[in-house]
Amino acid sequence: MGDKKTLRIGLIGYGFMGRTHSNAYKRLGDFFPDLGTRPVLKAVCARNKERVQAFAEQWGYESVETDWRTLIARDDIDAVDICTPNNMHAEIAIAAAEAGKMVLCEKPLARTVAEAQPMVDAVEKAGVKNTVWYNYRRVPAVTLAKQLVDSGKLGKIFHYRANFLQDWTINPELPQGGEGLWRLDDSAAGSGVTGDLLAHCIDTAMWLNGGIKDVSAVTETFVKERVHTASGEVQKVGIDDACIFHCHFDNGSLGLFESTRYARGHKALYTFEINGEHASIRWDLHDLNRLEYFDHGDDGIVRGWRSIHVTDGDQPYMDKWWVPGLSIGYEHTFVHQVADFFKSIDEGVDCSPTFREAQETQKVCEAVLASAEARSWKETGVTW
Ligand code: SOE
Repeated sequence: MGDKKTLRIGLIGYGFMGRTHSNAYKRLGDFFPDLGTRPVLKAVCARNKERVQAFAEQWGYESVETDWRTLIARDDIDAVDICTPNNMHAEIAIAAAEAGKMVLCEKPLARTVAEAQPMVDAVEKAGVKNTVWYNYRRVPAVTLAKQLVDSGKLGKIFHYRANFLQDWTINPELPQGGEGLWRLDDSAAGSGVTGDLLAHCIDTAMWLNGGIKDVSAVTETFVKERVHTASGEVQKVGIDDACIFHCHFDNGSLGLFESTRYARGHKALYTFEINGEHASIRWDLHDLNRLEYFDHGDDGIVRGWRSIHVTDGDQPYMDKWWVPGLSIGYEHTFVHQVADFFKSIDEGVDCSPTFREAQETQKVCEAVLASAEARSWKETGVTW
């Protein structure tokens, strides 16, 4: 421990994501003891002094700030972790990069492609390490899916299908704006389910199956007006409550994606399935330790879907946790993301997805929204 380098973290924002990231930094040293660098929870920043102080005490941050510019100006901060609503990502990330800090940014990178571009430029110009928290890539079963696809076991891919279903915004009395509910306010979020949920599906999809070439989408806003927390007045809702799109991947396969916050009974049902020439795989966030795998090469009499419990030491990340057969959960995906970030520091390489890679996801999201608006196919411009 003594001769490890340190990375002094400045966290901005203390909501749901502030907690997942803080937990990840705290668990890192215990479960990834071989890393050459360890995190120091130096400061957490949010506008409300009392509440940020309470957060700092609860999670073990050494100090607090109430102005993110002050946090960035501190010379005892090495990396800035952005957990604010989406509309603040760009300004903070650019300022942090210009100050020479590493930047870890919650997803989606920004509200639009145009907003994200100067963020990509800023981190690249400053030469600072950067990453975006698309945590589902780091579910061991999803990483195993990547290994299976890359090994060629599936053969030529024909279909990629993904869903992300929730039901938490059905109540029309729910306001837009404010804590957690900024996701319903397009000026803060940029979009609805497309940027919040489909962005996860798109990131995983392009990581597993390559670039998405073009898209055709339909969106719907079921609740057209909601009280805005800031003004106290009823205002038009600008987000997409639901979005369905289909697409062509560069490898010739077809994609079908659906996301909604109006699927009663579903809280966070993220699923994907890939159908290849020789084999198929499917995964479900509600049973995240399992990867389902069908191999047509199996003997006919036993051929069928197998359910792989991804908890063995030779499966991704699992040698770091308990003993074979024992499950891990949602929070571990963030620990894995931090571990990969710190490993990339040790090795002097990029930590994927970088801002540049996350910008490609942004391009697909934007093409999806533009397609729905225009009721026509759109090229994404992705160069994955
Ligand atoms: C929205 O409810 C949300 O919290 C997203 O913002 C997260 O990115 C997703 O992982 C779970 O759902």
